[in-house]
Amino acid sequence: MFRMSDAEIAVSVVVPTYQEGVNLTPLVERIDRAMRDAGFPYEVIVVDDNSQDETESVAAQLATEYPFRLIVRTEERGLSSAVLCGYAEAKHDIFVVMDADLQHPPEVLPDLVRAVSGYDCDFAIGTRYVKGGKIVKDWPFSRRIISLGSKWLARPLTPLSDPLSGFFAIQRSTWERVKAKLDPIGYKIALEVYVKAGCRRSREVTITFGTRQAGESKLTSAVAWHYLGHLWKLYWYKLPWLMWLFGGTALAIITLTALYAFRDA
Ligand SMILES: Nc1nc2c(ncn2[C@@H]2O[C@H](COP(=O)(O)OP(=O)(O)OP(=O)(O)O)[C@@H](O)[C@H]2O)c(=O)[nH]1
Ligand SMILES: [Mg+2]
Repeated sequence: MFRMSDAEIAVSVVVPTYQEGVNLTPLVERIDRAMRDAGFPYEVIVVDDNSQDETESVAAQLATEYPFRLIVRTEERGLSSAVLCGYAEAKHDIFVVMDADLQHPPEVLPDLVRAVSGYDCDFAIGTRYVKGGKIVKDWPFSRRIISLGSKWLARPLTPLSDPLSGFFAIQRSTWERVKAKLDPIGYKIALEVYVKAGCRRSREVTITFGTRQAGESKLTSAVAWHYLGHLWKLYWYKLPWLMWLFGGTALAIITLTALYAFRDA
């Protein structure tokens, strides 16, 4: 079975950011350590939506010390489209996406990369919901419930145990195959790629989902609405028959109820 040898592996790490300047240095230092220990050439591409913080000055410094690039977007916004912009700029053959706030441990990168480096795997994801996976104790209870509920809503689309994780890896060939079909809304770019690329041979790499190190969460109630809209589109994409079945059944129930209610009118 084809598998890249460690010597052939080279990785583009794409990080979408908004107001994460304070996290960039520790993030890049930890990525660099992990990649150098594994012996993988890499680049970090930060795609930032014109943050009004120290992002640009920190990035200028990082670019002198590490294989690091900052792309600043001024015309477009959003996590998922930022990831697609990073993919389009990537030089290497394995693409990893991760958050900037260090909730995704960079030390897991080599495992994620090795997992996706053979023909037996087309999608590798860092997951909190498997044996050994953890979420730090201070993640709010309400967020855990929302995360679990959201995960179950995606169940018919994927068997992944943590499809909403934003820490995942694909090969360039997967992106080339699917890029014309990608049309994500909201945050869940991993789910979009997985479903649209028709990935079947996935691997899950256990992570401890950490605490945001600094800065503020960008999560708002709009993200939840976007997620529901995204699911709606993905259900129509992957399971149109189910949507017709539900729609037809609902229509039949409404029609029968109306006929019954007005039978003597
Ligand atoms: N380019 C870009 N990046 C974004 C945008 N919104 C969020 N991000 C980045 O996407 C990553 C995830 O955002 P977070 O705010 O950490 O969301 P989260 O991890 O789901 O929520 P928390 O658990 O509260 O941290 C971070 O690196 C953010 O800076 C955006 O509109 N544009
Ligand atoms: Mg976060």
